[in-house]
Amino acid sequence: MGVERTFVMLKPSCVQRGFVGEVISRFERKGLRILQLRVEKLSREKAEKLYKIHEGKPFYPDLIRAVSGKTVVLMVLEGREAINVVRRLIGATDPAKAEAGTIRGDLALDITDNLIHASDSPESYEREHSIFFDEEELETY
Ligand code: FUP
Repeated sequence: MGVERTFVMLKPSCVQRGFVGEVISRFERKGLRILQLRVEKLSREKAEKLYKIHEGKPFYPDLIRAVSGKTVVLMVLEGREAINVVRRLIGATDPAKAEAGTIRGDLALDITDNLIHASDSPESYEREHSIFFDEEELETY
């Protein structure tokens, strides 16, 4: 697999706990390039779009409540096999089970507010980044 892009959102708890720099630093140290980066107060509408596939699941209301109306950091990262690389750096969805050394394994415990979101496939990257970024906004270098 070649160079890919992935969408990442640092959730409100990541911002509130002051881990933005640490998390971005882990991505940069790995060699991923930041093509886009923005701080935004996440609207309920965009939160519902992002998590549309989970609509109707028992945890969905708590998930939407945890992120809506709060400050998040949005980014597009690029690199070799970026989607899988970022998922591995982040660790398992449930931080209690995430390996030590991963972002969730080291810095999170709550499953709903698990610090960070990242695309899990090229299809989810296409869908997710277009909620937040225009294609022409993406830098290359
Ligand atoms: P991930 O891609 O690792 O963020 O995991 P999922 O897409 O499976 O989950 C999306 C969000 O739902 C995560 F932020 C965590 C939350 N979630 C729960 O709150 N409870 C669950 O049982 C599963 C997921």
